Amino acid sequence: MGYIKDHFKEVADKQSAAIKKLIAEHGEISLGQVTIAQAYQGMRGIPGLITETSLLDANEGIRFRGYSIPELREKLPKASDGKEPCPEGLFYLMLVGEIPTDEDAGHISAVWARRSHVPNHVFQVIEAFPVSTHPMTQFCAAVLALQTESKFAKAYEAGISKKEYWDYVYEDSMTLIARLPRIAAYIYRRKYKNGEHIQPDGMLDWSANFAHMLGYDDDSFKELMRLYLTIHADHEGGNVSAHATHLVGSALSDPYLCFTAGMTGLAGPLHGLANQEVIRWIEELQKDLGTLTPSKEQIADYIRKTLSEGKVVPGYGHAVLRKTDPRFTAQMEFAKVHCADNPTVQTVWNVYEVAPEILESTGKIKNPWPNVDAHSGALLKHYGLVEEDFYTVLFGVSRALGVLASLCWDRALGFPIERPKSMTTEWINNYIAKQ
Ligand code: FAM
Repeated sequence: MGYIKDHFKEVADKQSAAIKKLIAEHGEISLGQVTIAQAYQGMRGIPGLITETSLLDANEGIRFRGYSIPELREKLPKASDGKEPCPEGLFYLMLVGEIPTDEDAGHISAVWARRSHVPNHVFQVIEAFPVSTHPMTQFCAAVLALQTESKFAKAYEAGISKKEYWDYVYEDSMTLIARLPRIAAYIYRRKYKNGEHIQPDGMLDWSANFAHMLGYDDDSFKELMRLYLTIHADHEGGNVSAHATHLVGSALSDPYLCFTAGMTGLAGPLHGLANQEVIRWIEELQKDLGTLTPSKEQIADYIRKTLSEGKVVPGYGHAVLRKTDPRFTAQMEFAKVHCADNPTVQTVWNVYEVAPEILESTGKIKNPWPNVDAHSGALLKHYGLVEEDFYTVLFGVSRALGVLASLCWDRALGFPIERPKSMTTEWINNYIAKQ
């Protein structure tokens, strides 16, 4: 493990010193005003968090340590048999801030493979749920059960210096990430494949081994997993799963507790559950119209019907983005190479052609363009992973990379407990009266 951890510490110490100086010299500079509307409306646009791993531009989309998704697809290390980036490399990039060598990414892959053994009681916790339980509920409970393994919690109880927090958080984060694919695959095989589990293959990279344990050994599915687990990893710090992980971490809860909080947030339909909702909406559309490839006119009518029923068109809109999500585009490019003839994929593309104009014409939807969830389900269905209830778990396995790399930074930078000020409406009214 040694050299990557040491390198992280070196980079973090430098950054920590730079931040101390920055606060001392420029700490009084205002980042902007907070309006009453923002306080009531989800704190949208309030700059109030520091997240080093990625930054979201409303028009360009996400950049991880300055690199866009097309750049990552080109520059990150690939598996020996693949063309897509390996998430191991992205984790290194988010953690250390530099594009890794093949050796660095391989090292992370080897550490995760070595630490992937899941203790038996975690499987017992999963088995205690009725099989019908939503996979995200089983996933959250399993992560929580894994908390018995937390080195941070044990060290804190024994009494450690603040300066050592990052070390244990780093160790816990690496172990947790290592174990997630096995847990997720176990839930999948239990729920949908009669509990016929597949043992890990330690020779494969993190994504390929996950694909293998899920039961999909097709090479291009492994490529899809590498891409999928890379592009879902991080979306700066204010989204529900990242913010929840960071917030809970600020109380010095260990990485298992923090990540569980992030995942219960990801399980909401306006966040990670949207990928499940999108494919259901598309399949209902296909069923209602009696064809897998409805015409653009038929799709347009169906979108208007969804809106008139007071429902959202899932996969469209975003709290920050104002253009097509580059994560959608990356999946579209993958589909063009691997499954352009798939009728559901074609329907996703036809929805993309007609939905933005209709959503825009409502005059209230701020972003009429597709987000990451608009495409992923059609790709997974193409490869036979048809159980859409499971899709958010895949998102969660990927999201661990970003939120846990960020948690390592939170502790390495010594961030304090988070405690923004709240107000009552009475307080707001009094404040207005005094203006
Ligand atoms: N379909 C219908 N109405 C929509 C809409 C959509 N796709 N997106 C936004 N609106 C509505 C929204 O409900 C709100 O209506 P009311 O004023 O009647 O409450 C209005 O347009 C203004 O909303 P906004 O400011 O444009 O969006 P928000 O920042 O409040 O919300 C989303 C952002 C993502 C929650 C919202 O666009 C949405 O519900 N989209 C569909 C669900 C989805 O795809 N979520 C996934 C987001 C994703 F990237 C992720 O987290 N994985």
